[in-house]
Amino acid sequence: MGQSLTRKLIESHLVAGKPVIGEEVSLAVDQVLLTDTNGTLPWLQFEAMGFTRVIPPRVVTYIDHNVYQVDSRNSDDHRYLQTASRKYGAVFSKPGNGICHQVHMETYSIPGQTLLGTDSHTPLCGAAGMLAIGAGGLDVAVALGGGPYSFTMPAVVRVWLTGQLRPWVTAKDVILELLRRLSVRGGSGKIFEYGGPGLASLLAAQRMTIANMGAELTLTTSVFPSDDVTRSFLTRLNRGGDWRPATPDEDAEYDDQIELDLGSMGPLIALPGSPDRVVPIEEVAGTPVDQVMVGSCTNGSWHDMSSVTGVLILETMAREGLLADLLATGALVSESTCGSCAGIGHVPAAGTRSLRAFNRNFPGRSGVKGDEVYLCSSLVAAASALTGTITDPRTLGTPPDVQLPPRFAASEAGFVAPDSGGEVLRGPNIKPVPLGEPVAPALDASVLLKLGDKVSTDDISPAGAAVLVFRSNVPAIAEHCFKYVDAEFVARAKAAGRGIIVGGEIYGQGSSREAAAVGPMHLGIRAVIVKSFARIHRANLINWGIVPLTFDDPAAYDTIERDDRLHLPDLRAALKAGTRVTIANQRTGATFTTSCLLTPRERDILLAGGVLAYTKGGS
Ligand code: MIC
Ligand code: SF4
Repeated sequence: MGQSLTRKLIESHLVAGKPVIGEEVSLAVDQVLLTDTNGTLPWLQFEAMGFTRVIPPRVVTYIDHNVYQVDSRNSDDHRYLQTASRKYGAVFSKPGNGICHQVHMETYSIPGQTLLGTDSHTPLCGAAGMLAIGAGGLDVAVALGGGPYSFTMPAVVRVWLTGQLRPWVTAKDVILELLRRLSVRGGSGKIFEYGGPGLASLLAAQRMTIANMGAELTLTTSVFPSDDVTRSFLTRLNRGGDWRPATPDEDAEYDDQIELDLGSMGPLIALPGSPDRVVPIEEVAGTPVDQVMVGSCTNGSWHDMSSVTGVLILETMAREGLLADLLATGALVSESTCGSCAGIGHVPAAGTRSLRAFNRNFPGRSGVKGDEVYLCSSLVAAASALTGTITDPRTLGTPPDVQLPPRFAASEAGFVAPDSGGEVLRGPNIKPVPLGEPVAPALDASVLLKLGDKVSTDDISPAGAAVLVFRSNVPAIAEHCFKYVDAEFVARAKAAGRGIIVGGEIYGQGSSREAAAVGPMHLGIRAVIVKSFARIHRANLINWGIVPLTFDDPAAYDTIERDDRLHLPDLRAALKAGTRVTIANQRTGATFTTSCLLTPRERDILLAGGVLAYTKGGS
């Protein structure tokens, strides 16, 4: 039986486990990327675990999300990240050098290798035939020290592309179409591997958009083969020597298949609130918008920017110098960072609509409660910027002809190479990492929050400049937990001392931020009971000693109210034995059961109170 590319990547890196759906596999990690927001904790954890040198051959720390230095706190974090990277063997990418995913793809991607990143959009490098996975900080800290990355073997789904994109239709529309069909839950427990005759027409930049935003489908990752398109991409960057083929066998078998005719699609747009509220552009054309933004790790490529410039200044496209042209249209060009995508800067005015060629529009993420953020392609964004209303770009006539330059300028000026010297500088914003508590024999606690479906990590621990500045200060960031969802939650949790959260489907979707686990842990949350979890968040809960339980019968969810007192008499013993966890609701007198399916590795970590407590010898 022939193998998929995904299976080849997994088997060639397998350290432990069997690649059978649902079983745990542990893979060797070739490359690691860390960011400024999610990188301080893993480096602190790496130190706390006693490591002194990174083991994976390529480790890069990027300062890309949180670069505003309005006071010294971000600068403190950056200085710590720079000095720790230098000392322990990681490359450091300076603020302004670009967003981690794109810079990593351009500079370090190597087909056939594995990449683990602290950011949920790490799968972007799957566009170059890598197995690139986003993970929580503790999993990344373990990988920095040479440990494998363990996860549950997903189903491998082939996405079979036929046809070619029509004028004005883009790779963003491909991933929006998949979100429209499958919803933000549709990729849970799956890897999408792209193939088919339509593939050859997709440039590397377009594959990057699709692989990147697969995160919004909750996929474990997305994989594209490494082919002539990949070779031409690397060659333009003077990295032709790093190219190697990575393809599935001709008779490869897959667990499932999805078909997509690229030629049948039109421009799409996601309505405010969730990336899967996707409709054809015609349905909302004419809606006034107050802000239009292009960029981010999803649509920040040269190809995107060139298309945008082409739309804004069709008649002067002949001129050289895209940036000058863009500025001449009145566009505001920000520094190349995540910025507004994570609510840092360019926050829309209250009650206004923002149209963004980005990837996430969870409520409040733009930095203001009640925001209305639409997601679309760069072309739809540019067309709408010309009119002030959502505009179907097909009404503009002939699309710009985007020609890639034969060579992209490559510079190493934005990177600092590691050496083994120097002092690690810890400014006052760097606080010690907390330790989780071992799971108690029994838990008796109140439901401090009852939430619905699709709770994102932006709901649990919001983005935005005011909050992100505390990513290396757990007590401070915990104060912001659920602040847009229930402003009283923190006070209630503090008063209760111990608590439980109840939620619906796909709890914890979105970012890989550990803050969404360690913040609630700090506030006394000891268990989360939901209908289903998003992969990275569930791992983060286990890594911090919070018990992730799922309802055996989802109907039990309806019987619970906020402030109900729940009693879990045999919690620890049930987790240890791998049996169901019975819960009694004091208010109703009813009992219901929940499950916590753990691998032996996860069970040991959870019972000890998380990875740090486990490595320090807890039980
Ligand atoms: C995001 O897009 O939500 C972020 C901000 O990049 C996060 C990382 C973080 O929360 O620091 C992610 O995607 O993991
Ligand atoms: Fe940065 Fe936005 Fe990409 Fe997250 S989704 S890495 S915040 S650009």
